[in-house]
Amino acid sequence: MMPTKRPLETNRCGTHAPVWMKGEHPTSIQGAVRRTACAFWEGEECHWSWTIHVMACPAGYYVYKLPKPTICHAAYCTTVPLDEDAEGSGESEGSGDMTYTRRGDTQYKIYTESKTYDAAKKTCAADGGHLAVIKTEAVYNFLLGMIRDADVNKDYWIGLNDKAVENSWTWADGEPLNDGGFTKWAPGEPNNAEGIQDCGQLWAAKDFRWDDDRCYNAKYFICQI
Ligand SMILES: [Ca+2]
Ligand SMILES: [Ca+2]
Repeated sequence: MMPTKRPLETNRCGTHAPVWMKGEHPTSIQGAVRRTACAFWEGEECHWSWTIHVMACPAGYYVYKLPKPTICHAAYCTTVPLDEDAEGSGESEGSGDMTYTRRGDTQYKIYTESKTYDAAKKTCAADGGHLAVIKTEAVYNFLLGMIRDADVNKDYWIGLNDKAVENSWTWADGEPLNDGGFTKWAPGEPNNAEGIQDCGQLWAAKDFRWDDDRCYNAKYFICQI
């Protein structure tokens, strides 16, 4: 976030004349609002000034429209490093004991409470997302890392099922499981055992390789937003 008070001194924020925002941050209802950007220099907290725009977004984020400062030796300040800001905002989302963890543009959360596939799906939807889709080895390995921090003795529902058409697997984002794409089925899976296995899990007993299981079983699960 941009600070709404001038820095204590000049020569801060990696520049000579640090730029701060005069006025409070808006609420999301206010939409995009105009504010004054002030460059602090020579004892004047607003030695140079110009107009910027700021808007509040859900989950504690702000979007700024910032023109390039009109003078040299001026740069915009933030109150915390950007990475910390993003993580801090992520922590306010969701309701379980774990939090969402960011990877690129996507955030993942492990729910350490057992639910049926459909109940898990609803919990993810309530967070504004869906059960996790795993289309690359990199995402798979990232989620395995999260599982190691959570509980390696549990199975986890993921967003993969063949409920609509037997053996036609679909990801929770609506895309079909690509025949030539990434898969991580355990040996002999999916086997649709007893003709009633339609939901995808990361199977603890098989090093979290994929398996189809009965959707009414209650398992831990992974959401993404
Ligand atoms: Ca099946
Ligand atoms: Ca199976």
